[in-house]
Amino acid sequence: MKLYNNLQSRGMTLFPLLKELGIEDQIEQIQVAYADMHQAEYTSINPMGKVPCLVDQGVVISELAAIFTYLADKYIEKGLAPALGDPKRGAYLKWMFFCHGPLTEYMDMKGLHISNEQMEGKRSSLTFGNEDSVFSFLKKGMQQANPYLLGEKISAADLYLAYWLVFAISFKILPYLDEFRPYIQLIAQRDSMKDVPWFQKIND
Ligand SMILES: N[C@@H](CCC(=O)N[C@@H](CS)C(=O)NCC(=O)O)C(=O)O
Repeated sequence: MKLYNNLQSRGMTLFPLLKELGIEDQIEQIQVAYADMHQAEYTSINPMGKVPCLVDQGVVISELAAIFTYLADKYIEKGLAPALGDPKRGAYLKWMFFCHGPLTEYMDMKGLHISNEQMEGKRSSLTFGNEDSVFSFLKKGMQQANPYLLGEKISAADLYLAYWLVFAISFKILPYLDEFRPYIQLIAQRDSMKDVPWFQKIND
């Protein structure tokens, strides 16, 4: 497998997953400079001109959540994804899609300094609704986490959500709410997260 990435990109969200799966050595990493992402050499692989992008046996898998889901399923024996037909898989996919869709879109809006009033005017068509709905969803998920989103076993959805939240908190895109702390502190203890700088940054 080849992973096209950039060390300053959201592709880094995948690194704890690769570690948890124990497959770092099985992936050839190809760094793509931002200046080269829209050049034909790379857009012939991912026409979006974006990283990360995984290629497995000639099949191109772009979009972060798709790569997470694909790898956790490919190495399902590692226990990071519920099996097909397990109802927990529904909750697992819910969190994967929430991270990739509504949460990311909300973070993008905040990064652009779009006001809550502007968002409120478009509430019914924005994928995340409004700020309250994003935080209600997150808080409820964390209250119900026991200790992980799906119960006693960590899943790839935890790795994605925790990394994405901590990244956003460290850049002050999201507040570090008290309700997030026990969950984030739990994930921060994983060996796979030890090299992620954002966990340290939010405690500074
Ligand atoms: N929807 C994509 C977004 C990927 C994305 O926006 N990647 C950024 C880096 S964080 C990128 O490659 N930007 C280069 C560009 O757009 O020129 C995903 O989630 O994988």
